[in-house]
Amino acid sequence: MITLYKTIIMNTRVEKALNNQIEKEAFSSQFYLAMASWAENQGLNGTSKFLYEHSDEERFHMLKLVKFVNERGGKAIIPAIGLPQNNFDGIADVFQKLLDHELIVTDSINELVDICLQEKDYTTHNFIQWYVSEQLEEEALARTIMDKIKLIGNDKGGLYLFDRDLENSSIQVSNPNATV
Ligand code: OFO
Repeated sequence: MITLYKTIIMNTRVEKALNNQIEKEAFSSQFYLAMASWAENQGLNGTSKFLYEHSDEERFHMLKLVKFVNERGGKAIIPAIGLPQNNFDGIADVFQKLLDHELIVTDSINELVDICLQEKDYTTHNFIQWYVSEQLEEEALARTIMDKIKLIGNDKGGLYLFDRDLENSSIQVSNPNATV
């Protein structure tokens, strides 16, 4: 008798790269949580609200990968996460570090795209396009915020308005439940 179904087995190189990305997204969530907590302690309520939401979004990115790996016949590894930086020199330091971190994540996503193409894993390649667009948005958002912070300089009134803007969500992280 001929078996008409084929068991999906994930390419091991792609699986390893996806697990590496799971770790990066988990760390992003933890890092932004540390930033949120720092901002809350500084009385920057809008900034902390924004960062708590950003942390949640990164956790969603991690979960989306975990489910994809398991559904495609791989094994998602839930990583230990290193201690993130918990103290910052000010709001400019926070958002510069956030932007720098996003650039590292973008490099990692691009590498993942490369591996998918090398291994001819077009399903994962398609799946990962959602992350490619997400990184574009997140980098643009972090740059916009940094531009605003540079304009504010040492102006305390400007900082107050900036924080209030974030609290009223005039600047938002993207909807984590959106599909590709
Ligand atoms: Fe997961 O998007 Fe930022 O890091």
